[in-house]
Amino acid sequence: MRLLRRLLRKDREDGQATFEFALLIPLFILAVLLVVDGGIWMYKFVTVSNAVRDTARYASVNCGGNTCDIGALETRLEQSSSGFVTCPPPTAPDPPDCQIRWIDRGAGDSGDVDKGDSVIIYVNQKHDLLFFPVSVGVASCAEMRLEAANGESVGSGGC
Ligand SMILES: [Ca+2]
Repeated sequence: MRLLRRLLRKDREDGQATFEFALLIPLFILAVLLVVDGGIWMYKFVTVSNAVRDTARYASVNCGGNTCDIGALETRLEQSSSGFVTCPPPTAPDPPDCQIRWIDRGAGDSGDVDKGDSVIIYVNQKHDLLFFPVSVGVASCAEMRLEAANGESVGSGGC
């Protein structure tokens, strides 16, 4: 009799553990999916930010003599972002995924893209999460001054 009572109590404790496990496992799975989705979003954000800075730096060093066109910079941005950024926009009414433009900061020059002007690289994209029906933004912007006119050295040495 005593043995039967002990066995019944053990069954009840096992049932309680199973119930608690069944209660917690969805929360655990949800937390894991959130971490995976957040990691993918973070990877994309860091990659796009680095691509934006890389393209702005490239333009800063190489485009001071009005030698670059926007299309070449867009191609560089797409390639250095591992395909996360697409330029030009796929559909006209949507805001463009990326914008590359010059700001003429020269006083008295002819408005050309030259030394002292700025290049602005701006990317704003939506990222659809894998496991949740939500889109989050991936935005990055970089502005750099054009360092040198065409053929002018921007310095040597360094790293
Ligand atoms: Ca200028």
